[in-house]
Amino acid sequence: MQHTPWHILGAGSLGTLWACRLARQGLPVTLILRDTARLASYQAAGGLTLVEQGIGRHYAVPAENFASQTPIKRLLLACKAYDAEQVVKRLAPRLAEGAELILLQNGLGSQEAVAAAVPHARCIFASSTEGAFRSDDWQVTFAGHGFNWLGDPAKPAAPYWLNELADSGIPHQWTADILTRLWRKLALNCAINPLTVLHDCRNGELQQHPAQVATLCAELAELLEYCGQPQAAVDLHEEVLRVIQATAANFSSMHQDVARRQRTEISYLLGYACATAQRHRRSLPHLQQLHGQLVQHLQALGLPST
Ligand code: NAD
Ligand code: KPL
Repeated sequence: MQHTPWHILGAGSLGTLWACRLARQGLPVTLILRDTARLASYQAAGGLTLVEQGIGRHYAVPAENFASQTPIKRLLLACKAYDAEQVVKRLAPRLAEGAELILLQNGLGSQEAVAAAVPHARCIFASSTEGAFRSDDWQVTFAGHGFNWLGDPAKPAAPYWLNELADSGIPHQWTADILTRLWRKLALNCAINPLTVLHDCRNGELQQHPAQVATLCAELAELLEYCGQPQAAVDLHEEVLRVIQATAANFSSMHQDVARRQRTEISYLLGYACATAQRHRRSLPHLQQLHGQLVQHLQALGLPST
């Protein structure tokens, strides 16, 4: 049987994790790299390396850059939320009739922007709790087993190719409630990540700031209720406390970005929450204050605050 080729934009942590698992199943995968220099560097490395349980395996996944004209039928968009819209606009002329995009971005906002940029394509939203990090150039370490929820708010029918994910060992489930999943994760990230940056601490140290966490959870739950996501609000505070405890020794992803002096996804997390509150003309004073403090903190460090 002929398989539809997978194109993967972004050979970073999640892009590499997906590319290696699909490729080792014998599925046709092509990476789209930023430019000629990155393509040359990749070709010199001879492929991707995925480290699992301390063992690195090499996958010679083919790659191209934006100069390629090959039509794209299925695209896994594995870049950061702030890069998604621009990248998709560049690739739009290559998207075949009926093309499908799988959007792996955390938070909310980038998915709508991408969908608006390519109205002729099907945009499948994903929410991932898998964990991976770049341990070297073209090398990624699979750090935390998790799960991927996929769904399409515009069309509830599951795509026919989900079995390719199952065969490749990519844990996933199709869900009609993908927006609820994304809102829930956004709320968890808003309750934890900015505080870890401002207190410069591991997740577990937030146990020393119970009132601050509780106030944020109450405002986030209120936001979820009035923006049509009451399910995402159920027991939010309890889950935040559970996650803080379960990940006590970890630094949040936003803390890691700041520690590496990298741009954060603030606009797609806390920024998106505050913008939604404003759109609904609601006041969420503690969330708004937290957003202001985080913006100031990032600016003081010379990092982008959007
Ligand atoms: P990453 O920074 O490791 O990888 C992104 C890749 O996209 C990079 O290789 C970058 O070079 C590439 N890219 C950006 N613009 C490009 C362009 N114009 N052309 C070609 N390549 C381009 O990011 P990541 O950690 O894989 O995260 C991707 C998304 O998944 C984020 O929204 C993140 O929050 C989310 N996420 C990540 C993890 C994780 O464990 N890493 C877990 C859950 C969710
Ligand atoms: O997803 C997370 C992150 O660090 O981005 C958790 C661990 C849930 C903390 O918000």
